[in-house]
Amino acid sequence: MNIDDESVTTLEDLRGDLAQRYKRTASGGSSVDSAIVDADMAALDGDGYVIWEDLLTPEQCRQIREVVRPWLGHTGRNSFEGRRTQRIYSLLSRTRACDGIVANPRVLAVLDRLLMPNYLLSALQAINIQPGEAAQLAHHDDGFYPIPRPREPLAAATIWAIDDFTADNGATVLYPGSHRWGKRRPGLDDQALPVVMPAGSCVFFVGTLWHGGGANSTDRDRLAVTAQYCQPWLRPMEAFTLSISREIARSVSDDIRRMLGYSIHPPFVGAVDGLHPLRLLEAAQDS
Ligand SMILES: O=C(O)CCC(=O)C(=O)O
Repeated sequence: MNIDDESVTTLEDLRGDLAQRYKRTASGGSSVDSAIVDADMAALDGDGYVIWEDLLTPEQCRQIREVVRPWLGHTGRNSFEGRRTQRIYSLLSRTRACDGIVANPRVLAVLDRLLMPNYLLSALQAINIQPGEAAQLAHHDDGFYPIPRPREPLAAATIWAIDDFTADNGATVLYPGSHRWGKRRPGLDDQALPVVMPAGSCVFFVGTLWHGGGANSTDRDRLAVTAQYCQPWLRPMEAFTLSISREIARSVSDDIRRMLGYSIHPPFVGAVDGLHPLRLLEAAQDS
């Protein structure tokens, strides 16, 4: 630890970056103009969500569709996963095609302000809503952490349109402003807003915002990729340090490696045998 014993009187004194060999790396979000991030944060504060268009090119959407298609097999095991919805979990262990989504600078810039340093990737899934799917149960993504509302978000989500999102093909339905609600759930009088956006767009929302997948009454699939993030002191939904091989962990960007769990929430959370987890990726270690 890079601190002398006399100056430690509370755990708060151990809050900084104490690692000696593995200093915290800069976030890719720092490349985004702070005025742009200010505007995104104002939208998130007011409405709980923000929509960005044209973050992926048509070619990138085509590639993701192509990579994902062969894995689209069984549909969901319950109505929450969706009986007519196909999900592919742990995308990071299968392909590099979504790395640009996970560590998109616009997303990271907002996360850098919303969450604590060394926030984690909590999930990365492809979600393909098929024709005939019913609307998903409304929920908020940090609802499985048993901490009562109202409160600050513990997590945040992105949903990337790989196909166009329309009002009737299963576009995510949001309840604007619901991130501020206390205990109540959405009711019939609340505005339910389908996120209509062209392929290549992304909707970012805070973990306290009520939402759900929409009903698909068309004859075409709706493919999306969702990347979700959480505070560095929470357990992520997907255990990436177990599902991602060390070989892959070595090959991804610093941002992704940090978000997979090769990082510390000071002073100790995430340590391996009392040391920084990045030591596991040193060449001499087993894979
Ligand atoms: O697919 C969507 O549009 C939303 C899915 C969702 O919110 C979820 O499965 O948690």
